[in-house]
This record gives sequence, structure tokens and C-alpha cells, in this order.
Amino acid sequence: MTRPTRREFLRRLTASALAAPVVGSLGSCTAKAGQGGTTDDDLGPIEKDLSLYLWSDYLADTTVPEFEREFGVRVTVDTYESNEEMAAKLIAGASGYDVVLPSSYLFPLFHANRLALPLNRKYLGNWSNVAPLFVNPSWDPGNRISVPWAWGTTGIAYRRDLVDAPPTSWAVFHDARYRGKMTMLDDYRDVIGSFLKFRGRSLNSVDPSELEQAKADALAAKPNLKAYLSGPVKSQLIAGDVVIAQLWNGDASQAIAEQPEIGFVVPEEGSMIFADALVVLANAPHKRAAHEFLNYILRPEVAAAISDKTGYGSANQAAVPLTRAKVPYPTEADLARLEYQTDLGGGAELWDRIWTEIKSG
Ligand code: N2P
Repeated sequence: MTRPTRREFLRRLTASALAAPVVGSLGSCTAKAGQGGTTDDDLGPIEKDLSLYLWSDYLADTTVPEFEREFGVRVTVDTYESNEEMAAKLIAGASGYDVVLPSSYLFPLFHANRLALPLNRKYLGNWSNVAPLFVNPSWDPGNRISVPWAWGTTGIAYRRDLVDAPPTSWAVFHDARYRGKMTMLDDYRDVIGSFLKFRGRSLNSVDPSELEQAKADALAAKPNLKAYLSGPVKSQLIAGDVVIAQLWNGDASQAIAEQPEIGFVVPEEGSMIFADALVVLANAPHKRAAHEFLNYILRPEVAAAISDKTGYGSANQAAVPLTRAKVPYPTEADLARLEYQTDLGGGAELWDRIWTEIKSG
């Protein structure tokens, strides 16, 4: 296939250009109202292989081997460190993957690029285990294309034994005391978003002057940073080479499990809450095996093992009593401080430019 130009690529990386026909286009598939809007296509017998493309460190050790044993399916797992890394690969034409795990703000993009397969609820007998918070969510009305996986927040992980006081604000990244020992996520939505929050703005702002201020704040923090690093920062936190890291709560819990001196806070200015959900790709080569995997994940004990290993809150309500951590669902008060990311629409180009300037600045 011909490679899209950068401009075209960016246009496709936002849902804005194609947003209008989105719902209609899915509706024209075999979607049926009243049954969660899923397709009723028969998917045939289960295939021998399954290819997963997931966020890193998001599975229990047993998740894949036990599925392979029980279903006689060979599973390959490829991982990514950001939504944009995954989306760019899919939009550039990657094929062969069956299941991906986008965050909720990516759904308009998935619709606009026709990436998702409407699910067949007939194969998802464990569906009723999903927590009410994730049934019929705004990002996927009727749960037509996704099975919710986990939710979490972005905050700051820190070494209690190696900092003067626990950080409370995104301003800590401006604190030269920790120069060279701090990291922020390699994720433009998280970095720019947190500096927008720092100034009391929405982390979905596309206002040029607010974004200009966020860029200035990010550039002021940059000399203090060792790197922009996502999941892989955990080993550096554990070793003490990094003492303060912008990080997702579950990845922080994974590090805490190995180094109890690590703490985690959601800054007082507020932060991001995310929900990640499994999607079967429209061009998935193994659609039946993909559905079986989604249904397997919906088992309480399978979801509980994932939550215990990864530290993320499970979207599976039946799993929560089985977990050791029992991550509680966010309360109204929590939600008042947290904000879901949404698609940036026409603002994505400006965000992308600012991120390029921050990284090269
Ligand atoms: C998994 C990180 C997922 C967090 N390691 C962001 N959705």
C-alpha cells in the first residue's frame, strides 16, 4: 500500500475528518439494536492461532499459557507503550493482529478508520460480569466493539527514602533538586495533559494559548528530566536511579511490589483517568479465537489474576472480591478530580507539533 503523507496520516490519527458518518457506518453492518448492538455473524470454528497487540505489562503470567492449554490455540503477544504507537501501526496498514487494547479516547479514531469488528455477544457468555461503570460507556455505546479491561489514573511514583517530601503537585517536575532523577511518560497526552491540569485547564484543551503555556511548562521541566519513559521506568525506580516518575497507578503498584519504598500520588491539581478495552480488529485473521479470548478474560478468576499482577482496577465486577488488592471503583469525589481523555479532533495537529517541539527543544 502507498504510505500516507505526514499530513494525511495526522488527519487520520484524529477522528475529526471522518467523524460524522462513524455511527452510521457501524450501523450498516449487521448490528442489531437491543442486544448490545452486536453482530450475529457466525464466526465458524475456533482457529489455531491468535495474535494479541497489547500495552506492556498488562497480563498475569498465567493468562496466556492457560488460554493456550484450554483452547488449543497458539498465542503471540506484541506490546506497545502508547496508544499513538499502536494506532500509527494499525493505520499504516499493519495486519495480522486480532486483538488490541486502546484507551477510551481512541474510539472515535477506531470508528473513523473502520478498525474495529462489531462483537458477537453470542460468543461472550460471561458478559454479565462487567461492572456497571463500564456497561454502555460514552465511548462505546452499547459496548458494540469492545470488552472493558481495566481502568487507572496517571500520577507520580516516588522513592520515599530518596526524596525530601512526597510530591503533591505536577510542579515537582520544575524542582531542580531532583534534576536528572526524574522522568515523565513518553506519552504526549500525559505530558502535555498534566501541565494543562497544573494550570487548572482541561487535559483535553485545544486552546492555542493554553497549549502554549503547557509547552512552556514542559520545556521548563525538561532540563530536570532524565528521560521520557513509560513502562520501562519501573526498573530504574526500583534501582533508585530515578526517584520521581510520572507513571500510571498500576505500573507503580508493580514497582511497589518489588520495592516498598516507592509511593504513588495523584497530584492535587487533578489528573487523568483512563479505561482501556479489548477490541477485535476488523481485519483480524482469527475472529472466533479472538472472541473466545475476550470471553475468557471476562471470567472472574482470569480478570482477578490480571488485576492482582498488574495493579490496575478491573472492569470485571465479579473479579473484584477475588483480588487481593481490591482496587475500589472511583467515587464521585475521585471522579471530580479526574478527567477522561477525549479525542482532540482538529486540535491533534497542534498537540503533535507542540510535542515535537518539546521533545526536540
Ligand atoms: C499498562 C499501562 C496502561 C496504561 N502497563 C495506560 N492506558
